[in-house]
Amino acid sequence: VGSTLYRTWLQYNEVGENGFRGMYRELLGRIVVAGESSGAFAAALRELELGAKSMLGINPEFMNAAPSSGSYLRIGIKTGEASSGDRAVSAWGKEDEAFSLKRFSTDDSIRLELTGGSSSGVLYGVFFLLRAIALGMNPQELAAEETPVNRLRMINQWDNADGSIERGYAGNSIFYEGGEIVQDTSRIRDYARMLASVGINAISINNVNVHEIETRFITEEGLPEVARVADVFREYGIALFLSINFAAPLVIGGVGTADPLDAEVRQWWAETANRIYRHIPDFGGFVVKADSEHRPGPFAYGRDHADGANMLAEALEPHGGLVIWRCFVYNCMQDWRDRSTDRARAAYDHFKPLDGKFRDNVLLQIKNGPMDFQVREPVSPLFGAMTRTNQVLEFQVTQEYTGQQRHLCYLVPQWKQVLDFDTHAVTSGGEVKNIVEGSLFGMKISGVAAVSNIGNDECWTGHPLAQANLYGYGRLIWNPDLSAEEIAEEWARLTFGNQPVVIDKVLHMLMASWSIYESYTSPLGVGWMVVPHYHYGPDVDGYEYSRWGTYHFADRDGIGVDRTVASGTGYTAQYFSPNREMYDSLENCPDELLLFFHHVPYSHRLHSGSTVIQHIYDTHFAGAEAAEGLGMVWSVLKDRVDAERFEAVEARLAEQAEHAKHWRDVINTYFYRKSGVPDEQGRQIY
Ligand code: GCW
Repeated sequence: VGSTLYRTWLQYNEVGENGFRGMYRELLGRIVVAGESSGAFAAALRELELGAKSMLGINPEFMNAAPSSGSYLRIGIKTGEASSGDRAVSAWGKEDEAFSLKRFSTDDSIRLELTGGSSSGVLYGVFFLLRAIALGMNPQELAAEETPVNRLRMINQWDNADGSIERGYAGNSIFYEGGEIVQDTSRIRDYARMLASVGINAISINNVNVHEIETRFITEEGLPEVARVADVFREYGIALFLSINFAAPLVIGGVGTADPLDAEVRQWWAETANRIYRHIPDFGGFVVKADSEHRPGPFAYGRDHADGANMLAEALEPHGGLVIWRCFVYNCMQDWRDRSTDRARAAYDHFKPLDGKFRDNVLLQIKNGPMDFQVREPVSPLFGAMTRTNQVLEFQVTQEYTGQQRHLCYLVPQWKQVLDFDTHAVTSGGEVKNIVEGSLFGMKISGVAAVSNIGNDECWTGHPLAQANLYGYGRLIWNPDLSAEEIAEEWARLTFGNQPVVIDKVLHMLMASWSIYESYTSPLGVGWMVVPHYHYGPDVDGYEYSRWGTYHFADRDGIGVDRTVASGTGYTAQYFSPNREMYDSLENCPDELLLFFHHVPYSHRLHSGSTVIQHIYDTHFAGAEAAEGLGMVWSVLKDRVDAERFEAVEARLAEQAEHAKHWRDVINTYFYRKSGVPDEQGRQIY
């Protein structure tokens, strides 16, 4: 249902004969359901019915016992037991979410057996099967044995009760309107279905900046409303979390303090937890932004983050709930004249000393980089540094600093680099993906979370091609060993069909896009040259004399932040060897992060052979040209993609091409005027 824009990757287009239509019609014509289905199992059967009807034009016959002959699909849960509700949130067992697909073919029939570890496993298996059909896989070759790599696979909404979305670029919230949760939850259900189709199993539904109204979500009045949303997500095997206000006992509880060591405060949170679980028995837990960007936290009472997190964890523990405590803690009131404070150091400096002090149901949520979701950053040195604390890696699917869904920027390659980064915390196998997967350091629970990029736009994500980021996020954290190309190709086929030209062009555009965006906005890892607050468009000095700790230090001689041990902030020492030495050394530091770690003269020669200033000019000229090229590639697809989607993408690409020129000219002119060094090729600079 809905337009092609709305249906995202769940198009379920009619499958033709070369897509094995006949065989699939036979196979899905009869579906044997072993056991009684409820919860996510029921959602799985509805999905199969929809997929079969839409792709194959059949209404499957559901039956309890296997027919004696012919083809059929059998679906059941591993134990052979009927599903008794969904995964216990406290367990977060990967085996429950696993599924297998086994084929038993005879001469004249195919039998498929889909077995889930639980109803969630069944649901993931069904989405796998429907994807295989849409991708045109031969049913005679179908087989799968999949277990998600990460336990917690989460989405964070930054939606506010007034219907706005912090850093949202695709319209308003699908969850709230005018201070209330929407009455009609059908779009939320469609979203739950999309998320489940890529393996997401947890969601927090309100902004980590918790305002007045959302603070009250955990009251007797608020909870029935929240419970309505939890009901929707439960159907799709997704646990619901809330972001909470650390000062809630003070603000709404009448307690007079929010001191985590105060007995009354602890009592209040314990009662609050009891109340929540009366309304939502499988409630996931809390997400907490504390002592960060003016949000309240334990520091006000002279307590530390372990005191704060453990207090909440104790309240949730009897119910199996989790506390996801964010590490985005830094001084946002820094004096730009102060050269000793380095924001990049903050998360490590705050949290590393607390390793081992957190309760078992606390997870620390760490942004992928030490700053804030820039186009290019090194990996946060906290990964690997804490061996006795549960961890969640945080990505940003919403494109705050990466073009705000007006520019094309496929982020899976960036996330892959993060997951594949070797921290060298152990002799071998210290990649970030192994750390957040949990077993390397024996974490009780761990995983990945990301800020969503959706809103109530017809296409969900503002830019239709930005749907690839949401799809890719889910697929990648289900299995971090998938490549960015594989994921992009899957998405392109599911979204636009299997025409080779279309796949080829879309794949090319996606794979080139991050590097194109980087080339005209963010040379050599410098970052932050954006319009303050909005973070869209160039403003080279916008953050240079501000309190946010985000500087590039460009002067007439050079540019970059000295974070070395000998002469800089010493940030490089937060990494394990040999990363520490690599970043610390001017010779060995990779070009793309040079200005993140070093302050160098414009004449400094890169590994690439060009000077820093010439690199800035070259990449900006090339980047703007490449951005224009994206529109040219897309134009080939006119009449091969439906008009609605074609035009929506075309318009975005035209805006990107124009805006990339603006970026090029502002950045090049700024650095030409600062340095006085002309472009070797004598191109136009203003
Ligand atoms: O990236 C910054 C954003 C803020 C955001 C904050 C955070 C929700 O600019 O809008 O607040 O990060 O992650 O808490």
